[in-house]
Amino acid sequence: MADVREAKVPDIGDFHGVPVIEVMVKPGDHVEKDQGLVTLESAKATMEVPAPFAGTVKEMRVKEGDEVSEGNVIATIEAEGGESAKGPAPKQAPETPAPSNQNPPPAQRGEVPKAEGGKSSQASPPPSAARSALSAASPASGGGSQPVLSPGSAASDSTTERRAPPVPFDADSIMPDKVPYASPAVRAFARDLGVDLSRVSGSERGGRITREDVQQFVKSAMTGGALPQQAGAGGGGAGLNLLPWPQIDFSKFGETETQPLSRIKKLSGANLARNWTMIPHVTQFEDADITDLEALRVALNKENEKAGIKVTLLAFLIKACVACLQKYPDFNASLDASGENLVLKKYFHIGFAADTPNGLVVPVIRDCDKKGVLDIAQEMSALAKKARDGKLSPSEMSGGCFSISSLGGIGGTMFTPIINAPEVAILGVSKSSTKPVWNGKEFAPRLILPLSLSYDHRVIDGAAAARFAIHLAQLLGDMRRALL
Ligand code: CAO
Repeated sequence: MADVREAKVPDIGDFHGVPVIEVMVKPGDHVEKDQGLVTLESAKATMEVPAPFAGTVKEMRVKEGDEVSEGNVIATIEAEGGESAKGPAPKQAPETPAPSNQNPPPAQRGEVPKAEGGKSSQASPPPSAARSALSAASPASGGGSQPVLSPGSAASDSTTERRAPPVPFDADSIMPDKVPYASPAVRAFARDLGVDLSRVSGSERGGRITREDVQQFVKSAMTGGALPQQAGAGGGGAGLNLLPWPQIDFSKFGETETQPLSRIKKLSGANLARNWTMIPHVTQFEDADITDLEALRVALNKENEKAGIKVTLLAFLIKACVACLQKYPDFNASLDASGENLVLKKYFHIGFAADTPNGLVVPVIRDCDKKGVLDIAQEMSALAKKARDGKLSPSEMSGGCFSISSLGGIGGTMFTPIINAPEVAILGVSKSSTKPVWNGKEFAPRLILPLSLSYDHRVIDGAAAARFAIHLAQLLGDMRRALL
């Protein structure tokens, strides 16, 4: 008998009612496992919903323009025989999975996503467009077929591989804030005209930019009218009046090869450029004497060798930073959208920059004030692995209060990290080295760690930044102080 199963929207973080902007397959198409079925576009980024197994598409349950949420059925697929179609015993789910506005996902409540889902049983109806499209096309869900992509699946259990989208990413999670919200056709239209979409205000619901908005923008620019401004913590960012980017045919000077930037690089690049341009950065440097801390770390690693736990310096840095954020709460804050108020956070979620083959991502460890160094080390190692494998869920990259970028494992003496807006500070960590330090009587060899604290000077004064950096260095010099 034909084994027809449903392909559903996996865990896409905090998003609900996300428009389908592209349907990539049709009934009768053969799909490979992880092949994109549809593209969704949130206000921040696009993401593909992958086929959870190989097979033949029987029915598409959504069309372009529909809005979907986690758990909604995208398509039914007749599974090919073999391992990928089988998998472990799946959980029972409602036939028309629905999002819930009353029951926001864990990330929205500031919780760590749970390994096993089950939200669908409490779900409320989906947004109207999605609902009508889905229910109208919803026969008895594939003859007893079972969900393969179950909701709430930001999991670390054995089914993670099966459920995670191939490269889940989101600009909000990498560097939170907006990237322009427009369809691929409008993006192409804007590209043809050389229009930077981040400067165009969208007139449709949710700020979606239409072709007419782009035309209006061009008209306004051509007639010398004021460029549309977006409201925001730092103003719109428009009107910088910069020189145009140099257009150079490099092949005139020698051989060249053009390589497209990865999606993550494009997204993080847009955010980095905005953050660097709009935030008045200052970087405070400080040295920490970590001679004793390193001895403790080495001893701990020996003790925990059998348990397979490796304590890295970064785990201690996170703990020390939390103590500093508690002492200096302005660093654990964000400017609100008006740019006139500071939102102080009472939670301590710390992001760490992770270098991956596809580019920079910033996984977030939640509630670091409530976790010990060993727990943080283990969680960090699991998140760093997921990051390298391209399997982080959006919720695992959102909600950060403060970020740490460590290049200590690579080298270099100092650098000036770019603040991860809307955070107000970031710590850069370079490679420690043994240096002669004067102890009042003689030069003694000490292990010195260079710290670079970049801060938003609109929010933080230079004196406060120097105090923060000095306190951090003192804590790293003697972690017992973190208990005080
Ligand atoms: N000084 C000296 N040695 C250091 C160090 C430091 N500050 N930090 C780490 N090391 C050592 C570690 O102890 C480890 O050595 P052993 O294997 O002998 O114990 C080695 O360097 C490798 O460490 P690591 O980099 O694997 O581990 P980590 O916990 O320090 O970092 C992670 C984990 C995910 C942050 C890291 O792998 C990474 O991706 N770093 C790059 C971050 C980045 O790109 N930042 C720039 C962002 S802005 O573009």
